[in-house]
Amino acid sequence: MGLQAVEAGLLLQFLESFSMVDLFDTVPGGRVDLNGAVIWPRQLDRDAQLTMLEDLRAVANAAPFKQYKTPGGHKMSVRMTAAGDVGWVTDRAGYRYSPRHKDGGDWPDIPTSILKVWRLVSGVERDPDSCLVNFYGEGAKMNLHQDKDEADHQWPVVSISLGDPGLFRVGGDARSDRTKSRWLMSGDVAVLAGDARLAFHGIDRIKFGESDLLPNGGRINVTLRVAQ
Ligand code: MD3
Ligand code: FE
Repeated sequence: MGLQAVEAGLLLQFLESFSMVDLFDTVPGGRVDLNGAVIWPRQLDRDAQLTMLEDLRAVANAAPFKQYKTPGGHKMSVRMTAAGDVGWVTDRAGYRYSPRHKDGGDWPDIPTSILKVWRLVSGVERDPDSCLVNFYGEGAKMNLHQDKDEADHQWPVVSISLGDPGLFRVGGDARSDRTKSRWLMSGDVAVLAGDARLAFHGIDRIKFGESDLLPNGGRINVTLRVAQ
């Protein structure tokens, strides 16, 4: 798995500490800063992405993707499953982390291929206890929201994108704060920590069918968290 840009990024952080390169969001081969959300473009090569996809198929076989209804009764366009000690579910009672999926079983373990990414980029010693998996089919999107269901917001969130590009939008900790957007591409890794951890964010749309990673198109986003 290629994570060479992490090293390039460390050099970049060093240069930034002398304010030499803070004029641009993007530096070739380096990280992108989007309102504090740190994106590492194309961190996973094709093989690493395919391995992860195989591992995610096993997760989805054990705990099938579900299209949840919000407490307000709206069906979400994104389909979701999870791995780890707890996964995210919704029902009439609301949103919550649950130790069991909707078919009653424990969630499968977080695949090693995915844990590896957390260990390389999260900057923390503790492993995540939750791995949420979102599938975006044609027309799916995720409205601007904050991730606040975790017990301690000091822990980072690490996100991995696979398949079709998704237009990511991130603002500040107030819904009305100015937002920045960027296409998240297959193999991109994002780290949400510090001030960005409680930033409003969402996916406006995807470019369905642009990537050939998923045989039938679509986008998968994996987020790793310390939820409890
Ligand atoms: C910024 N997922 O699962 S990933 C989510 O692509 C979620 O499926 C989106 O928002 C997706 O909650 C966006 C990037 C991301 C993930 C978590 C964040 C950005 C974040 C948490 C705080 C701030
Ligand atoms: Fe989120």
